[in-house]
Amino acid sequence: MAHLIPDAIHKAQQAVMGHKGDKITDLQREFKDPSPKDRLTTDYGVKQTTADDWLKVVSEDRQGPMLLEDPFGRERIHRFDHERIPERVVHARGTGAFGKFRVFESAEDVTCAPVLTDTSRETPVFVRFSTVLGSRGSADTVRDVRGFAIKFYTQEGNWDLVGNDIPIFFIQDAIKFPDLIHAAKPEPHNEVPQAQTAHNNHWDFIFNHPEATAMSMWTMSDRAIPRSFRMIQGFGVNTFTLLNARGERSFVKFTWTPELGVHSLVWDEALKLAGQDPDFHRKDLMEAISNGVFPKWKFGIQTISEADEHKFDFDILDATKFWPEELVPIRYIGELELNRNVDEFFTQTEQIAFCTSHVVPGIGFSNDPLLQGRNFSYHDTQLSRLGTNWQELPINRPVCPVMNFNRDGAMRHTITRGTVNYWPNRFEACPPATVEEGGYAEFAEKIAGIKARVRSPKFKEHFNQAQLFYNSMSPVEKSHMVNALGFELDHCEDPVVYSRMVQRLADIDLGLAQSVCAMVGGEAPKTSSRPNHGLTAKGLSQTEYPGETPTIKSRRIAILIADGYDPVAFSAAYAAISAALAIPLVIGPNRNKVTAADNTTSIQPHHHLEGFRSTMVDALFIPGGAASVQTLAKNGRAMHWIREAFGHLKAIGATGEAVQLVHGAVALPEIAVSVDGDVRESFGVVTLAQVRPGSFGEAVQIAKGTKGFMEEFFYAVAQHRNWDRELQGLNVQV
Ligand code: HDE
Repeated sequence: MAHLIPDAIHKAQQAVMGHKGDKITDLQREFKDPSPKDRLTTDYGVKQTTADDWLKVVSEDRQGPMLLEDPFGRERIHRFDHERIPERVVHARGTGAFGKFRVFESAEDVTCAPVLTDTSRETPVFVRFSTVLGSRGSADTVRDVRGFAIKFYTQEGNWDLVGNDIPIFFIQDAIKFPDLIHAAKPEPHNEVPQAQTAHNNHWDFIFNHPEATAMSMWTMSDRAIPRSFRMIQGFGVNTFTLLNARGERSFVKFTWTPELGVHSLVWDEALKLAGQDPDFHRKDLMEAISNGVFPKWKFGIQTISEADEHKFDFDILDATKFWPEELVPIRYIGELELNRNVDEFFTQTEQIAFCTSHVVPGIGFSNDPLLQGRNFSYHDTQLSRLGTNWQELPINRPVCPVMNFNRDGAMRHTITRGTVNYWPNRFEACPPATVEEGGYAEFAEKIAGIKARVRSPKFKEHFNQAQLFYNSMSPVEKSHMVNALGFELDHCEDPVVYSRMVQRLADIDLGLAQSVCAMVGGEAPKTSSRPNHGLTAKGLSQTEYPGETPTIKSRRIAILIADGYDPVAFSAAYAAISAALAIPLVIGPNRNKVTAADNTTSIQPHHHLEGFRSTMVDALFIPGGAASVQTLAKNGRAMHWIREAFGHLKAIGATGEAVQLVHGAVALPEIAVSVDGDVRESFGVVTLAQVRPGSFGEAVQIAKGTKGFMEEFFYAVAQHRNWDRELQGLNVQV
């Protein structure tokens, strides 16, 4: 399961995890920890003498019929038969964790919500990450949008910010949502394909909805195949409002930016992982939290005053548009940290239920037509998923008092005493609050208009931001988009679908359309109906989010060894990787002990070459040792590990005899490989032919150009991937 950072560090980190927010204390009321002292009982509390045999009629030599009268047997089967609840209609596949949120700068100029103004306050949160299209059992690494939903358990009530890792959406009006999801989910006649948009119906829908063009650019970018939930941005997407103590309202968009940077898998890796480790992202999050390497995000707001609402050439209430940072800068005011794994998946991650309509005083809605539809949909869906009293479930209930005259319904838990259940009542029990007491006050918005099924004129432009996004990508990112579109449209067998989409791409960029057309067929567009405006914007390319400081924290580094490995290089690397809070994973030909060249040291590998794959790690280190290297050289899977890691642009480190092994396996210029005691780095491959005392380095500081081998190697790992390898076309041996 989770790979833990070795002992001492791990224990120290466990101490940090002792932190308990109010919500955890609240949940502990419900915790049960089965122990040897407990005895097995029925749900109605009677102790059972066996859990293995149904009550039967038996005679000395014969097995007789089972008796339906057995309440114990019936209870087990009844409970089992009803274990499943309906999965979420979208975002069914997800994983969650607890954490805390704090603002380091008060936003009191724009809001009176204490969760955004009180810098001394720590608000407990639960975050659920998800994919959108796949069912509960689908794979984590599919190409899809990622959900990033946060429940803030504030002192003023729950605030649910239900966002995605992409700042815009496919459609403008909520009424289109069922069509969008029907078209993107598996097709109705055969329920194929699972968890992907590579099929006729999805692209047919996209073509028929020019408003979906911009979002499709994002989903065809690397953003849709993240390396980790810990390395995605989060966006509230919809336009909300903030209300300050003076009664002034502003429009707001919410953003999360990860401390570790925004990073993706490469497509070939994502495809393979879907089969090799379908729970890759789920395990990655749990592993980091168990190791005490808590994921963190900066929280930012973009605000527009009411007076400026109409100063933009797009409508700020249109969810298919983001607000470019050049026009509306992001103000980072807070930090989110996830620091506790769930205790039980079903009762917490599965039963958590979000509602965009749940906001606290100081935060409100706008007339964004997508948001207003969402405000209806989420409560409605929780009713069918969890039932009327879903807000009483431990994970959903607020940490502040709840008192009202909503009563009864299936599975009601709260027992409210007293003789009245209405307001006003003769005892004046439970009156509404005043605003001064913290009551929620709606902004007194002036509304005038006619009733009509229309969208405002500014909602009609759909291509400017699609171009802006494409233009802002780096050359590598652009080529990934071409390949992604090439893959998706290749899975559309209907020529109407792929040829129309290729024509649509010409509305974004003629070169893009022609490159995709060269892959998928159809008539190559010769002209563009709308020339590319050539503009770019800040904050769209992932390369702009490398992470706050170079770090290898929580990165998995495989160490490939066989009998006869160099114990000095091995131990030094293992210790340095652990000290940097990364995870060393020893991979051997099998899981039996591997003995070092000195014949005295040995180690049991964590995994073997066939059980684990290079796709599951971030980087590779291979120590020397003649016998070890010879064994690896003869092992086809070991060679595949090296070539695949190289093809997936991962950092590779090699010392001693392993330098030639790596050099033989991958295409590197001759000159770039170490042949002496000097460290060489070439396209993210770091080599040291002769290990001498001191040449290994301490790896305390992760920076380029330092002398030690580990420093250089760690810097290469911290870069996430070596894009130059791809630009030079060296990465073909996948
Ligand atoms: Fe959702 N969405 N959505 N959505 N959504 C749901 O609620 C819906 C939209 C998002 O981890 C459902 O509890 C409508 C945008 C996330 O539990 C449902 C519309 C964004 C999650 C629903 C949208 C999202 C959901 C299904 C268009 C990004 C998972 C289960 C008007 C800001 C939450 C559930 C979790 C879940 C409806 C559009 C994000 C059916 C009608 C835009 C992260 O209520």
